[in-house]
Amino acid sequence: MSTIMQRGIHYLQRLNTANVPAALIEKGQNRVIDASLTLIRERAKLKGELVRALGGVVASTSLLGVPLGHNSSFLQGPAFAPPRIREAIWCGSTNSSTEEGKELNDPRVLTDVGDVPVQEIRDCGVEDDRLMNVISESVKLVMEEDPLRPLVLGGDHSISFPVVRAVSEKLGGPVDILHLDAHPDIYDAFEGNKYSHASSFARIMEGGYARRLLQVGLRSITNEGREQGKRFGVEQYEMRTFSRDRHILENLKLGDGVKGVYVSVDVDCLDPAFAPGVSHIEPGGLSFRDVLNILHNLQADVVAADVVEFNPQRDTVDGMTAMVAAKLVRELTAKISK
Ligand SMILES: [Mn+2]
Repeated sequence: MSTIMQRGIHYLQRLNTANVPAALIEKGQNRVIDASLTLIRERAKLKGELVRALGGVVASTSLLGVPLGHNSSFLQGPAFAPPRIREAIWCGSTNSSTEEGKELNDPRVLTDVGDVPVQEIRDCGVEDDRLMNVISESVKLVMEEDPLRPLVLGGDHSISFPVVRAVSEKLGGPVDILHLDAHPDIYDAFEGNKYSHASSFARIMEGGYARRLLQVGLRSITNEGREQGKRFGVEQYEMRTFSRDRHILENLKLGDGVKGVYVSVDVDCLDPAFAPGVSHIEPGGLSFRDVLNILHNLQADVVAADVVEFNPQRDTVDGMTAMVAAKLVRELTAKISK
């Protein structure tokens, strides 16, 4: 693997600020952040106005891309995923109907507010504490525009922390989370990074943003992962017992007594035979139909969701995993919109 892929987006420059007043740099960074949030706010407002003018829906999915890959411990390709997923959603090889008959062409079902300009903001020297706040703010801007509900396109899994934080803060209480993944992503910190993609669910549980956390598809879990799971009361369903647990997982009812349900899908929950375009190839996973059965049968008011960890740099030349990620997005859209 090339060092560029390991070290990340190679065109980002470190700002050399040795002889420049910090206040000057910070002012400029704040202007860039304001401009970024303004574009998302205005796009969300326009899409919200459109959906409300058409009328007749209580929940409408809106895509928000978060092209962030630098909190990956291995490869950074997920930063390039959102445009590839969008391209595959509208690919001419399929139609605009979801399996259960929702029409994605209908803006009452699906709109798009674009990407958080993560790389542009990082290029201005903004560090992760502030970047994570920008992601949370962006999610809240979508949620401002009732009936829009955010479906976030990652990005590596570190983005689930600022997204869930925003959803919980905006709704005024914890949510239940259904988390499909080969990994529990619950290390206290990974390689010293508290924002690591392997630590997002530790941050979520510490913050009190989730009442129940169900992790499904696990098959790469260490002792620390199991201990952290116990510490936070996580319901961990491992692949080695999937045939026994299948009936429970295909008949889930979540969210009673909380503000709603959040669904986080790491594409590597799938067996690599179905989704080779991920950073962490982990055999022994779910089939695509297993995942759809779990999602289709889930009884829940899904308030927001994410699809993360698709790595286009690892995909087949014909973009098979892009289609897989896109279908996850399409079917989650059908779940959210009503
Ligand atoms: Mn994973």
